[in-house]
Amino acid sequence: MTARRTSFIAILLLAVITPCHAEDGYRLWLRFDKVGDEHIRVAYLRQASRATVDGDSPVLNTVAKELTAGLTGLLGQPVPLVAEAGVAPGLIAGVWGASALVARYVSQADVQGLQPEGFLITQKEGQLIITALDERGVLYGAFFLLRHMQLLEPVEGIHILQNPKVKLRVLNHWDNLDRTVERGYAGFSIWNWHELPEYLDVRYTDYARANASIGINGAVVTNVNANALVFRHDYLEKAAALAGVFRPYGIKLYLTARFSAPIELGGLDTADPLDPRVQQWWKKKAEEVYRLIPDFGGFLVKANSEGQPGPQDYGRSHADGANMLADALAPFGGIVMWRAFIYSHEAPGDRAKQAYDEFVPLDGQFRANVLIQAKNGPIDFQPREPIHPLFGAMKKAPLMMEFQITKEYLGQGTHLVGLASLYEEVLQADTYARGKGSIVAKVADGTLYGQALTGMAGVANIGTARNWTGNLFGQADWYAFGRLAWDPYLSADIIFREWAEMAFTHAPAALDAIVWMLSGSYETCVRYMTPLGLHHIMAAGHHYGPGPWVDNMSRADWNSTYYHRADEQGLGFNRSESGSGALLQYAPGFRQQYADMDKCPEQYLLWFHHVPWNHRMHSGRTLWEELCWQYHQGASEVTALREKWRSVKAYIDEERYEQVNMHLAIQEKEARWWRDACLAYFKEFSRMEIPPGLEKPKHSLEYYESLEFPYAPGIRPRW
Ligand code: GCW
Repeated sequence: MTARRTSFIAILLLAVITPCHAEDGYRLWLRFDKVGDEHIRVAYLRQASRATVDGDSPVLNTVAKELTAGLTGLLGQPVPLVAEAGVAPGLIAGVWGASALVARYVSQADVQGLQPEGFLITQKEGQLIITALDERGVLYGAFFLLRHMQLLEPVEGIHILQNPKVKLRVLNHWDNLDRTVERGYAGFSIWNWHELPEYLDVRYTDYARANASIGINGAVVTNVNANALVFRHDYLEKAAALAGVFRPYGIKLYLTARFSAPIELGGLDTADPLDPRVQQWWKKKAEEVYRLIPDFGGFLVKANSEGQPGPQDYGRSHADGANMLADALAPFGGIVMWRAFIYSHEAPGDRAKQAYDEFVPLDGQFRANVLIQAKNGPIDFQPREPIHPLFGAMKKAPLMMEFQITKEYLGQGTHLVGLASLYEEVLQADTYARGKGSIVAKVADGTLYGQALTGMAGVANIGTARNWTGNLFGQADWYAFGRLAWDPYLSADIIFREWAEMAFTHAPAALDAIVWMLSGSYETCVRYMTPLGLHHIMAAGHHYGPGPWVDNMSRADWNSTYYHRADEQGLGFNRSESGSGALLQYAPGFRQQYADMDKCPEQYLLWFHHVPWNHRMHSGRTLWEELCWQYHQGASEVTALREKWRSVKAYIDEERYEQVNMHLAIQEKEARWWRDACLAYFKEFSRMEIPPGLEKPKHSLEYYESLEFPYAPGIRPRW
């Protein structure tokens, strides 16, 4: 063992042994406290009281560091890193094919099913082996084993082989260079560009390890509403410093490319993708980037959307734009993630249709290193949307899922909403593109059309908040995104349980209560915000709180009234054949289920239909009564959430208990606000009373309309 490594371990042990102060959430799901069950701890000790990591590289050194620290914590005694392996039972980690030590125990046949970044954990001749075809795989195997032990699973006889089902598992940070975060509710950006490249905040490392622990292998560190400045040489040096911190954790750095950068930075008079000078500028820029960051991932681009520049400014297509950037990156192995979140600046038809209309005709024209990144639904990260019609419709270009982890439209920083349920609902939804069973997860993992390049992106929810996510339960969403990007077929409940157990407690009663809270909370939020398929009725601009009355925005499709279409007859947006026809963009098997107002699943009823107020719902209630019932039910479920949390008080440290408790109080108040404001507003159209037995809105509609929150967080600092 090198002297450096020995002193490193000594420091590490000190850190572990030093009593830690009260929990504040900083440690996320990586707490590694001593296993309380003595029986299990002793079983782990037998197998993992010493570890050998065969090989010396930045990633393998991370493996050594994480394994020894994690095991030392879990086993409650120092777990040394030893050079000599095989003499006693221990843990051995190394790359298959590069490690002679691993080859002593693991044969070619054992690693048969492994793919890049996958891992094998197995027990051979008394040794516990973690191996993989590459270093990242070993890293993921190490974190898997640590999770396995955090969940108190047996290691005796362990044999687990896993491969990631999606290749690019990427966080998208909507972080600006001035450290504000668009739609961020957890403080400011953790990237301190001003002090980079010299000052490397310890958070950068902790961020990277948290990501690596759940299999995330990429980070786009800048906002899609992009700033060309990031391509200035000094900023690239800053980015390179971040990439240097990420690298030992197997994470690639990506940047957002502002399409007009050749004008703003390069002094050209055009950014036309077919202009050779523009192409040359990007080629040179790519060379410069790769000189500084040899493993740079590539670009994420928002073009011709919400005022961002793009190829259409020059009469060129999205394919022209994406391909030009793809050509600049291709020699270095870089990729382009080109966003499909676009809608026309001219007076629009149904905004829900525009991405499909724009991109489907371009399918087949994109370079092999381009992915199209589409949000889960056709509008914009609403509490509930049907799946985006592009899923299953793009047959050639790989379609990359974009989920929002930050909760722009789901209660922002204050509401507890377990997003794994939303992600699961989307990934399990059937596109019917190739008949029944063509679920979105198969688009995500490329199996629907046999695409090799696959990806999943999540808009990050973290910031400088001490507990990373502001709302402590937001950690569960970050965790869920990583787990589902690794395996889009995982169930939400399994993810909730894993997280709750690692973040809080093994006590079954408390665990059940926390999982119960998480798994019901998504439906609860939909009920008190946008039940029955309502959408985009949040206040304008910051999107904080209800605003169904918003009708004065500069664009029709920024107004709530555009989406809910309430009138004296009824409520909802007719997107069926007799309306905007958006439903026709889906495959026939999908379409059929939603076409008929009487048969349409009610969670999407008002998304696809304009429904009369006295329409009879499945419950037997009229639409109006059902709407009132849903809003009331949602609000009362938040009260139940609060009560449930009180029931776990004895199991949770005081600081985190109180954090959650205070946020739940806000959520309860806000759920009632949503209920009352929306019902006070829609009542004006239904002209019906709140049904007997349900509370009437506390204030007048004018009161709700008059509320203003000029400093609500997360708003765009500038356009
Ligand atoms: O609708 C929106 C958000 C914007 C965001 C945009 C997008 C980054 O309100 O803040 O901009 O989606 O996804 O590009």
